[in-house]
Formats: sequence, structure tokens, C-alpha cells
Amino acid sequence: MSGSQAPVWPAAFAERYRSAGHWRGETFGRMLRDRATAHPGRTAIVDPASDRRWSYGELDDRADRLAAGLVARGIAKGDRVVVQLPNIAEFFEVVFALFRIGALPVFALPAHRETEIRYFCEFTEATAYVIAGEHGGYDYRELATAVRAKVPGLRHVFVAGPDAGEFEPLDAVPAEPVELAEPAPDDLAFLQLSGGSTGVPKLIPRTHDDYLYSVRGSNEICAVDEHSVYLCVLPAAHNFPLSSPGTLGALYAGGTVVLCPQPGPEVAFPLIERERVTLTGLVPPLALLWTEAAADSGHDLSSLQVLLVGGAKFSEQAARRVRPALGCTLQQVFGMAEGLVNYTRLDDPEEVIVTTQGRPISPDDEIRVVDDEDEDLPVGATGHLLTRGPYTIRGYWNAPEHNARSFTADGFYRTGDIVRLTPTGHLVVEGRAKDQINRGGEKIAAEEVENHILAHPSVHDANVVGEPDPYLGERTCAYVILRTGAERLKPVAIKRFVRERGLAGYKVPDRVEFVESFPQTGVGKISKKHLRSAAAHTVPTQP
Ligand code: OOB
Repeated sequence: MSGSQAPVWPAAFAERYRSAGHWRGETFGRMLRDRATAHPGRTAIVDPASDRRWSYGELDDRADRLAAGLVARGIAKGDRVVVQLPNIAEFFEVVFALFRIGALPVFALPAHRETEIRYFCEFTEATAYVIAGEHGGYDYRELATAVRAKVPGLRHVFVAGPDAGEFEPLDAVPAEPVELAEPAPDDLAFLQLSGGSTGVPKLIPRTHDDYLYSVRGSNEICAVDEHSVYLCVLPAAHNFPLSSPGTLGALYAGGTVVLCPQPGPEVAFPLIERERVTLTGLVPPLALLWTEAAADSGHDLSSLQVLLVGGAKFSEQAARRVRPALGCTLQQVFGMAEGLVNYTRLDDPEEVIVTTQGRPISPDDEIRVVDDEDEDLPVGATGHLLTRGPYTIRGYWNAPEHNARSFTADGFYRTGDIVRLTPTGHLVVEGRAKDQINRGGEKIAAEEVENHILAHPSVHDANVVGEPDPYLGERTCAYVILRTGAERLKPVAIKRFVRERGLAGYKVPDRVEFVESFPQTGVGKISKKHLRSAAAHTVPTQP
């Protein structure tokens, strides 16, 4: 793979991160092998939906065998493979098999639909796509049929589960293990997805060395060890449940991962009780739901020591309720798939835990809070967060134009978040400068949705903004101007149109408002600020 596809850290920085002991030359494939050698019989993965428990030895062996079968089918080092799996054991079998080959998983979410998957396959020139046949009432085989018809380069579709339809069952792939050249620690391990603020999602190239450092650092901060049992509630492919400290943290430490098939308390609480879960990570809406349900759930949640909450701002009032309701320590997490992750520490005073979003993992995470002209602001002032460090990317994959905008000349990532630093070095997230809606932790790029609405023949112009929602924090509102003379439409027609274009459900606007014109700024540009405040002051009238 050419260097231009994934900008890397300058040599002097790489040297610094190695000599500081952050980058230790580990790889994910080797990590699993070492754990499996040290304690083959210990439980690595519990998949309650299918009643399977895989030991470290079994996971290691499965990864080897699947890797061999994939290699026999032509999947090679550097190839991209779109992985769209729910929280099932095969997720880890597939991902570790790809790590062993040095092929790159592209981490799609189960909610993604034809538009997103087709884009990932085309943009990354993926050779394979891995799905579960049917899950959550949705048939991924139909999605794969539609995608493969349009992306001829996609050579393989593998289906985990009982009925592969026209595709190859994942179960049929494993073969006798073969000797494989181990990827280098500074090779790319996978491509993660950016929440994004542009028309199409950007891909985030992460290396073994940099990601494993964030995992190891997270484990230390969250006190993850071989006794830890991590309940994976959020979609396994997302950066938060994957590495903060997440499933990879638990596996790194020799602990156990329990896969939660559904995020609601009615499924999660019995699992916490049965598997003696010690920690888990949730987005704020789920944390709210769990704290409400805990009081009279009748389940023994006493094993739970730490609840991580992140992905979107957790309100102070809600944060205060966690310990009394669930009897565990709250850790706020403010992270991003591009790198930087902040945690409140387990021994931080309660006030810090409930009022801040934590501080960085690494002493070598550089944080700048700047004004609109990139000038540094004094501590305590609110401004744009820029960051650079040992596990924050230096550029998106294959996106030179984006990179020129999203990174400063000296390599700081422009997070798009508006923050303030407290005198103790903790960050408080105050808002967002990027044109994105954070719908309960799910990120929606306004421009992407606007482009789809604009494709409607009756639409003249569209603007998508976030509006407050008591449960999600924010939801989406689309302001739409219809063409003169176009037939009157109902809001639901726009929603249906967007959905039928094959966009993930969470991106379909919650509310559509037809207007005659958009508010403008002094210089005649459309003012999203005014639209947001209009949205916040409208009483919703639609389902
Ligand atoms: C996590 O990663 P992404 O890539 O889905 O989203 C990153 C963005 C941040 O830039 C920020 O805008 C928002 O999500 N965010 C938060 C937050 N945590 C993330 N905003 C306010 N408060 C928080 N605690 O969301 C992610 C990755 C790793 C760990 C945790 C979350």
C-alpha cells in the first residue's frame, strides 16, 4: 500500500513514541497468540444469543483456520474487507483472522445500508464483505446482493450464521492453518469510520502500534485486568466498545468479553447477573435508561464496578444518578475514532467525574484550545480543540483535500469540538463547530443528509440541523424549501425518500419542516445558527 493513502507520523515523532514505551512493537495477531499460549483455557468470548463460550485457545485456533481459508480464497495482506457484523462471536474470529493476514477490516455498523456499504466497498476497493444473514429483523443478504450487483470488484461475500443464501457460508471457509508472515507493528491494522461532517464518510487508518497503545493505556486507567468481564452493549465495531477499553482491552488483559445481543436493560441486566460483568460502556441515552430501570429490576448488579459513558455529552444531572442507581463508579469518556480519548479517573473526586469529560490517556497527548484564528486561548477559555499524539492519526485514508482542512500544517487534528480546560487539566465539552448532529452518540453529517434530500425532484433546497431532545440529547430536523409549482409534500414523503435511497435509519430526519426561505447571516450566507435556534423553539407536531 502506498504511503500517500495513509499519512503517517513524522520519523521524529515515531521515534519519540517508541522511546517513551508507547509503541512497543506489538500486533493484534501476536497479542492473541501470546494470551492463548499463556492461558488457553480461559474464557475469551461469551455469545449468549447462540449459547457459545470460546476459550482463548479456541479463538486463536479459529482465527488461524479462518485466516488460512481466506488466504486460499485470495484475500491478501493489505486487502480491505468490509465487516458488517452484529455483536456475535464471529466478529472476533473474522477480525483476528484479518489481523493475522494483515488484511484490513473496514468497520461498518449494522445500521448501515446500501448507500454506505456500497461507498465503503467502492472507496476502499474492498475484495470481500462479511455479514450475518439476518439480524434484528433485517436481511443483510439482500443488501449484499444489491451491493455486489453494483460493485464488480467485490469478489467475496461471506455470511455468518445458518443460511448464506447465494453467498458462501463463513463456516465453510476455515482450513488447516498455514504459516503467515506477521504484519509489522507500524502497518495499518484496520480502517475505522469517521462520524464525519462532509458529504461522504472518511476512513480512519489505525496501526497496530498506535491502537494497542490506546488499548493498553485505557486498561490502566479503567483498571482492566484478567478478572475483568466486559459487556459489549454498543455495536462491537465502534471505537468506544472496541477499545475504550472495550473488547480489545478485555482480551489484551486476558479477561472475558460478553456480547450483549440487545442494549436494553431487560437483556443486559440478567447477563450482568449471570456472567458477573465488571464493566461496560454506554452512550448517554442508554445510561439514562439503565439508571431508571435499575431501581426495581430485581437483578443482582453488584458485580458491576465501572460504567463508562461517552460518545455524546452526558448531562451533569444524569451523571449524578449513576452511582446511587447502579452502585458503580462512573467514568466519562470523551473520545473519537481519529484517536484522542479522555477519561475521568476512577479516583477523581465525584465533582470532577460528574462535571467533566476527563483528561487524555497519554502524557504525550498534546491538547490545544484555540480561537477561530488558531491562536491559543488561556486555560479556562472556551475554544476549538486541536490535538496531536501517539494514537491520533495524522490524516484520513486517501483524502488529501480533507486532510488539508482537518489537520494543521504541523499535524494537529481539528476535532470540531468546542471545549474548555479546567485548572486540573480536565476537558469539558461545551459544543461543536463541525456541521454534525450527535444523535445520542450516533453521528450524522448534515451535508450527507442534505445531499440526499436535494435529490428529491420537488426539493429546491435543504438544511439539516440538530434540535434538542430530552432522551437523545439531539435529534435531526430538516428544513426544506420546495420548488415553485412543485406538488405539496408531507414530511413523511421526504423521510421515506431518504430511507429508500438506502441510507442508515438513524440518518433519516426525525422532523421535516417546509419553509419559504432560510434565515441568512449578515453576508447573505444561510445561518444554521438561526435554524438551530428556530428548531429548538418549535413544538414538534409530527410522529
Ligand atoms: C466516539 O467516537 P466517534 O468517532 O463516534 O465520535 C467522536 C465525537 C467527538 O469528536 C465528539 O464530538 C463526540 O463524538 N463525543 C462527545 C463525547 N464523546 C464523544 N461529546 C461530548 N461528550 C463526550 N463524552 O464517540 C468515542 C470514541 C471512543 C470513546 C468514546 C467515544
